[in-house]
Amino acid sequence: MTDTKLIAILPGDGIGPEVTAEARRVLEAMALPLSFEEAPVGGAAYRASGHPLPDETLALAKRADAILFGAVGDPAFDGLERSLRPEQAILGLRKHLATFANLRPARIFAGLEDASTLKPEVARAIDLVIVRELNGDVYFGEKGRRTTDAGLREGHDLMRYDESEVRRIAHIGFQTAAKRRGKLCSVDKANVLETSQLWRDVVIEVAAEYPQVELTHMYVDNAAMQLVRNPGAFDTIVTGNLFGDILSDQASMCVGSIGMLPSASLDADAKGLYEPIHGSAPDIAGQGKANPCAAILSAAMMLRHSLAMSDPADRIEAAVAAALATGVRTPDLGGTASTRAMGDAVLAAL
Ligand code: GGG
Repeated sequence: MTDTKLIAILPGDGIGPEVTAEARRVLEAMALPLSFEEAPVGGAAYRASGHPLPDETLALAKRADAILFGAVGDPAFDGLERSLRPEQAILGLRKHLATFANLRPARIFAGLEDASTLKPEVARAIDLVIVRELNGDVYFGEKGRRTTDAGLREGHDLMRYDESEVRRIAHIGFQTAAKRRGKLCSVDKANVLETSQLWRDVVIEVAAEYPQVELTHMYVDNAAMQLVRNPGAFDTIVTGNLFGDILSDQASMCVGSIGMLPSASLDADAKGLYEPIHGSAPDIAGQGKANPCAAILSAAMMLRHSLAMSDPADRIEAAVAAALATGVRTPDLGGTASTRAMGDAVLAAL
């Protein structure tokens, strides 16, 4: 008997519910041994229960075999104490679940060259993965406010990594590159930051275990430039939490839209949280304008990485490609199709 895998669906805020609904429809249409439970997270959870990551939501996330996450963020809570803001839900989940390895693949689907910010021949060459460290860096270092001796308000966020944190993500970077074209580019700012010098030292140590992978190093400012100058030169990028967040948003415009980039956040046992890299986009929430492709592609990553269902994952990715090949486009890609129409096109192509 096949055991049924439990998927926790955490739609969140803004366009999160719209895009996760399409991803769920695609999963349900495949008649896989999956069951689904939904729970509120982010601003939606704060409104309902006074906390962005309620105990029941965290318990479901821990109990589930995998998590499909939408997006969090709501300008209504901008002034709220930081620990209660919607974004704390995703940071809390990543920390509680120890999902330290964030895989963010960026490739251009045929026909989307015209939506890219790059020349078509440059855009066509993009096929890369950003391996972003997710549990450390300036996101999780000590934070604070104080008043200086001169009476000025000061804020600080400590950027820190220890060598074990760098080593484990470096292994993921090398393993990812080894399964692809065998090229790993480690991105840091070692000419200025001590954390980055440690990062570079440790990545070089780990490289000894992967002689088949060609390792290069790049400063983050140069990497940002090369991503728009010659993105086809990148295969796998391994980098810290902040740099990875910024570079992957940049990469998304090279492949047409931030609505196209999925992600997997994995723990040491490949249990994972899967989410589009985009945020809650409150400006278009509830209007049926959001592109659900990143959420649908995140569902495919979930099947592949956490549930050992590679064939269905391939089918979903092929269906997204086939749907786009018919010319259906949401507004972010220059079209007029609704979120639901894009989901329908993927379902029709399955
Ligand atoms: N689906 C991505 C999302 O909800 N992003 C909102 C956010 O605050 N993310 C923080 C981060 O990715 O570092």
